Amino acid sequence: MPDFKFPDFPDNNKSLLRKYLTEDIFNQLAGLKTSNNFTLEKAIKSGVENPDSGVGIYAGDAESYTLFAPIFDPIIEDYHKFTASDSHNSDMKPPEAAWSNPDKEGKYILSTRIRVGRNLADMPLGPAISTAQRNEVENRASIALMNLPDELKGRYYRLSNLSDEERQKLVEDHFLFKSGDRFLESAGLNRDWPEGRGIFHNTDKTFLVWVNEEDQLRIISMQMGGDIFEVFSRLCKAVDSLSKSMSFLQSKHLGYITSCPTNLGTAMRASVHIKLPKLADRQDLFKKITDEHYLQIRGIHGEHTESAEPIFDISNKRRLGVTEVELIRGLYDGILALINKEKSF
Ligand code: ADP
Ligand code: DAR
Repeated sequence: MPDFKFPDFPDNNKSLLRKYLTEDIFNQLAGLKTSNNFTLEKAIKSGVENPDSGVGIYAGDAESYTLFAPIFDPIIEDYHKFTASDSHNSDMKPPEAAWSNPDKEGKYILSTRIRVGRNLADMPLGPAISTAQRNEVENRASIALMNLPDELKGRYYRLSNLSDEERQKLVEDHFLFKSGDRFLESAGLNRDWPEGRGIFHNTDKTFLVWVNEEDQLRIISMQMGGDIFEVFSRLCKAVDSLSKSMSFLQSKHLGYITSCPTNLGTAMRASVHIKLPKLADRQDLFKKITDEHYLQIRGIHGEHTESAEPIFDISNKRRLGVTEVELIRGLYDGILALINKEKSF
């Protein structure tokens, strides 16, 4: 094994890993490994190999966040504005009074999607999991997904049983994860691909679960239009149901624990695909509103994509230190502000 040396980060590496990994911290952590044999070298491999990483580090297990705290804590604090002594609260009980649709006329929002990441309490995270453990996760998930309330009932499809055409169609229709993500590849999250991976969906494809992609479960509620409240309510029902047969990895400090530190806490990303042709030409105003409401702009084909037309994926940027209900409320308010600005031109 070649010696593991302090990375020689190129100038174009702007990751939080590069910002906070000092030689002292490196020397303090380089020889350590967790009970799952996860090392600092494995944790930072993605950020070293992909200089365009925004963060650049992944955890292999819950233990990684304490054993390698000298590098994880400053990154978590910078990204989430959340200190090592803060604690996280979860709230997935939709308020009684339904919020109205921010786009009642249906002129702007094409679709709404809300997902949470979950990992099993008695398993390592994806970067450190063994082949047998990952297959056990798939087995437990496929059994749990057979016992859902009527609206959520559906079928699990192993990725290895899907033809390339079926898989590509699901990806193009925004239902399935892409394969071959280079950040995940470097982090060890694509090992044994496609073994142990798959997708569950109900008949209407309004409820889906990804198994063993970046997290062990990505629980997804989605539908056409802008009824954010209905999408959130369905997600809460699904998570509640799955929580009855699966125990998820979480802590008082970090909330739901995920392989990427950006997803800690709620592990929730709530997004709308929204047409904003006028704001597309006023990036200053567009960014001012998204910044004010802690919103992130992505392309409509997912992370690391750009939109070819003025349709954007707008979602909550925060994950940790705020509850799920607060994030949904924040998305609703931010989307309303964007629509009102779009109308004002
Ligand atoms: P994630 O949200 O799971 O972190 P991505 O941003 O890569 O990951 O999105 C995953 C998939 O979900 C992509 O195919 C993307 O097009 C789709 N998607 C995200 N938000 C929406 C939405 N509001 N409506 C329809 N599809 C969406
Ligand atoms: N490539 C990682 C991803 C950061 C957030 N996105 C996730 N977790 N899918 C980076 O450091 O940019």
